[in-house]
Amino acid sequence: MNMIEGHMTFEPSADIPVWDVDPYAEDVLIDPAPYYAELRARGPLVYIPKWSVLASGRYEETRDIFSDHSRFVSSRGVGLNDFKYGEPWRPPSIILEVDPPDHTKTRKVMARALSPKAIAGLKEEFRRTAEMIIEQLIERESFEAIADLAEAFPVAVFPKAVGMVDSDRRRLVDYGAMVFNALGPDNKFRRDAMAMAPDIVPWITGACTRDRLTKGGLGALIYAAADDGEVTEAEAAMLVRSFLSAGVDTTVTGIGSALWCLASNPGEYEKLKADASLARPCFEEVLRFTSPVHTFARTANQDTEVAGLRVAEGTKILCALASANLDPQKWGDPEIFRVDRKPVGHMAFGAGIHGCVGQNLARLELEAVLTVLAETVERVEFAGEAVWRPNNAIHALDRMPLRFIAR
Ligand code: OVV
Repeated sequence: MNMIEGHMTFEPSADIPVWDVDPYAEDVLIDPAPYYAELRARGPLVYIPKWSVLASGRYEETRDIFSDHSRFVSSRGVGLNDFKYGEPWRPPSIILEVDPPDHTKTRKVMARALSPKAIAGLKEEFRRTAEMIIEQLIERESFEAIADLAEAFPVAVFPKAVGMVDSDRRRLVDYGAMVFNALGPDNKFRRDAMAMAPDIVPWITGACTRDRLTKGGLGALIYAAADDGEVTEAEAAMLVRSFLSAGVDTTVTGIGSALWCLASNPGEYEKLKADASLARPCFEEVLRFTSPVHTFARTANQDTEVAGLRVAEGTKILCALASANLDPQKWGDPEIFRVDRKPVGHMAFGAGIHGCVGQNLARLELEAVLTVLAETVERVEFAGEAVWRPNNAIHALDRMPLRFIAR
């Protein structure tokens, strides 16, 4: 058996187009739109020999693959490594990297802790924090929007919401970068991220235990499920780890990309200012337009077909969520950012049983930031060049100097 990046190589069916591209090349990760356009144009599935994977970039097929958890499983990993063969770099997530019935149990516990009811009480605190941070930024001639707002806000509110006793901004942000880079091949981005593991992993693990969490937080709700016998104590710690894996880098990226969209589209910012109730639809459009998580993989668990094309057992399929979100067949004019588009069915939170369980919390965070912005900032202007930060699964800004003109 020939392996590549921890999964089996395979010969694609003859009717699947072969494309000699590296989706994980630095230039593609920095500016992926041309790659997505060609991926969609070449067919519903393409074979990429460089990593011996299939890739899906059209809306319909990407959605179909993502919605079918029994043929396209998560338990073999949602990156290039097939957990059936190799040791994952960390103990697999017991919500992301599992299938039913194991998934059903942990999903229920997480969904309860992140339900609209469980998180409703956070709204005021999110709003106050957004006011405090944005008020200070307005005073400055310019600022570094990724560090000073996109990171500062989630790191101020999220660990506190979870109930973390010890919070460490750099480790929280870098852990997210590790988790998402780990989904790609053993390239520079993955290796650089993994070099941080000896420092970060023990810290993360230590931060997830019951005694490191306060009574009123989301983490305590997970441990309450352990008290009720729904999950074990060790499983509870793993689910708290999932909060920290999935809840920081994603929302940091969402805020950074929202600011980038609004600075790039002043007319759309005018609409948001005129009607702050557009904060939520605006965030959905930011998600569609920028797709913080650009790619998750699935593994075919049986010989099957997609769009009439043969897919063999063990095949890794890269699902380019960001490409589905830019498919003109679905969206008509996907290249236009419109705060009032209301892009129902976008794939930025995934789809199906693994659809983002924290999406309501993400929305609450972005609603706070975008509402306070609309109410207090007259104009959002670039004060320098925005620079993207290549990551094997996240499309995020690295730096973005901005200026807020007071309203
Ligand atoms: C959705 C997501 C992303 C990254 C990590 C996890 C989940 C996790 O459960 O660890």
